[in-house]
Amino acid sequence: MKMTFRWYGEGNDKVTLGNIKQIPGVEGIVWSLHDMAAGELWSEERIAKEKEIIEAAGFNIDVVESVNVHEDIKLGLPTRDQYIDNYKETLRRLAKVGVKVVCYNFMPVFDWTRTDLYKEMEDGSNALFFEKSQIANIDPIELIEKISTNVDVTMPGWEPERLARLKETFKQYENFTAEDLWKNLQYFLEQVIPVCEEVGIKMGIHPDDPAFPIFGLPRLIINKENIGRFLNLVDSPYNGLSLCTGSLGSANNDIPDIIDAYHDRIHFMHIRNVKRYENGDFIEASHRACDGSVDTVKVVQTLHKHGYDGYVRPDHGRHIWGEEKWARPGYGLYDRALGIMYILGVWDSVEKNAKQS
Ligand SMILES: [Mn+2]
Repeated sequence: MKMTFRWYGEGNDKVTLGNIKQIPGVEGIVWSLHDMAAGELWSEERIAKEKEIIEAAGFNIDVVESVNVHEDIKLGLPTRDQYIDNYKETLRRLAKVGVKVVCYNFMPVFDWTRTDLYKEMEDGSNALFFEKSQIANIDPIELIEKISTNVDVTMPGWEPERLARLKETFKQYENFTAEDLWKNLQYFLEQVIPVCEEVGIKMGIHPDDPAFPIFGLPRLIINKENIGRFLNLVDSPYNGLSLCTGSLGSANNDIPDIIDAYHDRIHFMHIRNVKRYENGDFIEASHRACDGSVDTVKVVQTLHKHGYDGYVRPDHGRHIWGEEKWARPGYGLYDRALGIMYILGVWDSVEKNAKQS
C-alpha cells in the first residue's frame, strides 16, 4: 500500500506541501491541473512545472485526480471525438513524466452532491452532510447556489463554467437513460484504454457519489454488480477502479466483499467513513470504524489479505480545531492526517501479525 495525500496546488490550497511532509508515511501527492476545463488538452509546460514543485518537496507524482471527462462524451454527442483525442494526448503527456494512475468519474452533471458543507457535529467539528429530504424538494441549481455561497474556493466538479451551464446541461439529459450512459462509457473506454496499455497508465474510475440516482440523473458505479459490468466493458487491467469507501458507503454496500471480488483491478483507494441514517441521510464521519457505517478496519485488513500494493489516500476529513475558517470543505489538514494514522495503524498491526504467524 502506497500512501498519498490530495493537494490542490500552489496558491489553490492553504495546506502546504511542508504540512503534508510532516504526516508520517505519505509518499505521493495526488494532483491535478485544477484550472483546466474538462476536455481541454493539458500543456506540457504546466505538467512539468507541477512535477517540479511536488518532487522538490520529496513526493512522487504517480497519481492524478482527476482528468475530467467532457460532458459531450457522457452525452455521446458527435463533438465527443475531439475531446477524446485531447484526453488521449493528455494521458500520453502524463505518462511521459511518470504518472502511473489517473482517476476520473463518469457522473452526469455533478461530480458529487451534498446538502451542507459545514454541518456541525456534537463535538463541535463539522463535516459534509447529505440530507435526503432536501434533495427531494429542491431544484438542483438552487441547491448548488445555496450551499456554495459561503465557500470562497472553486471545488472540483463545481467549476464556475460548469455551473454556468447547469440549466442547459440538465436539458440535454432529458430522456437520457442509464443504458445510454453505459453505451457512452463503453465508447470512451474502447478509445482510451488501448492508449493506456501502450503508455502504461492505469485508469481508475471513481464510484458515483452518492451511490444512488439523484435529480433523475442515471448513476452507474454504485454497487458490486455494476462495478462488475463496468470492468467487463473493456476487460483489461488498465481499465480499473479508484475504489472510494465513502461514496460506496453512502448506500448499503459490502465494501470488503467488493474488494475481495475485484482487488486485482483496484489501482487507487479512497478510504473514509460515512455514517448512514435510516432516513437515507449520511454524514462524513471520522475514519474510525466505530464512528460510521463502513468497517474501515475490515477494509484495510481485506486489502492486506490480497497483498494490495496500489495507492491509497484518506478521503474527506471533518473540519476540526477551527480549520473550517480556512480549509476547503472535506480537505482540511488535521482529520485527514488522523485518518492516515488510523489506516497505517491497522495496516501495520495486520502486517506484524502476518509476519509472526
Ligand atoms: Mn472519493
